[in-house]
Amino acid sequence: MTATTDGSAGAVGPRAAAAASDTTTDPTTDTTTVTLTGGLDEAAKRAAERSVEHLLGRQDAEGWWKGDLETNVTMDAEDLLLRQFLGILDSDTTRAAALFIRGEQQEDGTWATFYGGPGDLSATVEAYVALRLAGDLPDAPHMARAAAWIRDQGGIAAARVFTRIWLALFGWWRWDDLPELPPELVFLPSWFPLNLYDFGCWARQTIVPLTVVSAKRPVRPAPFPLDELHTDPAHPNPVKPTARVLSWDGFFQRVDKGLHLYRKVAPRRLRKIAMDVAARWIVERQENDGCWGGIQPPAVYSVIALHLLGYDLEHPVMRAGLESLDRFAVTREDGARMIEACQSPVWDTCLATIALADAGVPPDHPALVRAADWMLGEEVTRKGDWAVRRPELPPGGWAFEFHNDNYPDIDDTAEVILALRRVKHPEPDRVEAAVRRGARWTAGMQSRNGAWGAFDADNTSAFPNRLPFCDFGEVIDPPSADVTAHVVEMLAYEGKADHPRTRRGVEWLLAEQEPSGAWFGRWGVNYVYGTGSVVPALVAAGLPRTHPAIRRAAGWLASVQNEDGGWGEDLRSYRMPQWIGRGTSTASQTAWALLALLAAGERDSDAVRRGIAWLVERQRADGSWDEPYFTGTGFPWDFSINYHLYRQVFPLTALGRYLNGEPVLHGRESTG
Ligand code: R04
Repeated sequence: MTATTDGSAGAVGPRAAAAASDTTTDPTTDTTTVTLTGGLDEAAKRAAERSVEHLLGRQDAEGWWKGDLETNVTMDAEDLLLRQFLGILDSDTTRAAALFIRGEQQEDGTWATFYGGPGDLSATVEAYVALRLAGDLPDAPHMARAAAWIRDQGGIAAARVFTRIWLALFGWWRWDDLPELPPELVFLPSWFPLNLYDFGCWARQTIVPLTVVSAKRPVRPAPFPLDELHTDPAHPNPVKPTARVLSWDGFFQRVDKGLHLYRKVAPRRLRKIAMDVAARWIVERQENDGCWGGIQPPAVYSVIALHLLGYDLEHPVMRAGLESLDRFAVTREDGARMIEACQSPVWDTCLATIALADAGVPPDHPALVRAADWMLGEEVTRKGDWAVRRPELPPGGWAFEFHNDNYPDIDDTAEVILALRRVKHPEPDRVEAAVRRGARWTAGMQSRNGAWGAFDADNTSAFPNRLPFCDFGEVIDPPSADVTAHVVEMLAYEGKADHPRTRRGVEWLLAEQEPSGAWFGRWGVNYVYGTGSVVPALVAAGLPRTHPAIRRAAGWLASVQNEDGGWGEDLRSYRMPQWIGRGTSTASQTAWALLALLAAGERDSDAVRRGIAWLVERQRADGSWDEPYFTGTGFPWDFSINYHLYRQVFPLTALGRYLNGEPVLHGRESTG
């Protein structure tokens, strides 16, 4: 069931963590434990060595690492629908995508958006339509099961707006029964509520092309009917009650009604100018590789919008755009084609560099120098959309992907700097200059509240979330504890622990701690990720290990450790409190918990030894770990990510710090 393109499949084997059960006795009095500790350290050392070999073997000749970025079948379904819409769907692509989609279907006929998760209505509708495109018939058992479940959940009418837009493109849903997204939005100045720059950059890049699509309301001939996906095909869109006038929902519902009326009277010249502005906005943001933002959804919608505005498929912008979409496809050994939402080379490379350095790989090792070289070449040296909120700030930093110069992000910039500082590069001045620019940019991107978001400063407006259009995922980019922690850690290692900006970040983090002692994880699952990010940062910033915040965090982690010695936290923790800190143990989450406990000075604790034993026990002969569970977060609950390299890099960092202690910095004089 698990789809992995790197050949790993299935759940972690049920091997017992034998060593773990022996380590529960008091280490100060029990000699068998002391013997075992020696044994454990030896085993940890061998595990780290095997892991180093594995990681080194996976580096690209250019210096980068990249694991598959696995999300869910809406990516694959939308890729087929886009090709159908443009008239370029070929049978090989369809067959290979259908093979992947079929393999992801669950026993109950549904598709989930993360491993082991519940069926998701929108994903199931989109997967069903994609398989119909591939020729699967409604009365085939797997299709009938899916359709029955969809109807039971309220049918197409209950699916998210994005799904219904895809269906409207083929007349399977009425455009009039979708929220309006007027292209005149592009005229709003950056101080006006709901202007483009109030949206998170990913939502902004999606919305601009969709304003064009929603103004044009294109309908292509449907290749088959979809009546079986409605609860009542005669009345596909049951009238929903309108919310109270004096509620925000009621207010925006009425605004939407008004916009539907406005559509009929909108001055045609104004609309035309708005769409021209939108087209220019989109074309200006196309990256060198033809993509938009390095992420698949904006690229897909941008191609559709430009096509509707008269760009034919041979236009250079369109050709480059379509070629970039092809590059999101990974083909597995069995011929199945999986679409990545995004590619993670910069993120994977900085994390792998840190892991190898933590494991004791020498700072001048050719693999680390190659990695540093490649990262230096990836620096973003021009301004992007972030400059709307920070016009005076000089550029410098890193994006997550191969090509995304418009949207460098704060998380990648912090981690790349931490990684570069671990390498002895032959051109130290070049490193120094890039790091200085990146650190200055990062510091300048601090939000007013003292913390850091991922892509923008002060992206905290409450309005975007209220729009009926925005019923999926996050649409703003407010500061988070995990990103803020990475920045604080970086600034501390840059010798700026006492800088007022760092201090404000630390204060914000301390105020953000939950009563449980944990921190929320915005970009990783979940409190284990948040806590695993924040504790090392606070310690790096000079908080004593005896500080109550550190003690409470360590106590929380120990309290949620699994019987088997590992840690796991289910994605359902984003919705259901009973899952907070709970779930099947995974390699990356076990490593995050260990990073926090090690930073908190718990190296010789029972909890740490059992966690290390878990990692050692679960490692495969080739030095890798398996991880079917998704531990990355795109949008809490709505969009989850299985970063296939997380299971390799974080365990190695944990083993390395267990064996060698906290990071030692090279490449500059001292911590100053
Ligand atoms: C892990 C931290 C690094 N950084 C976050 C980067 C995450 C990269 O992965 C994705 C980012 C995405 N954004 N938006 C989407 C998305 C997908 C990713 C996205 C998804 C669905 C739709 C629109 C956008 F895989 Br619809 C930012 C902090």
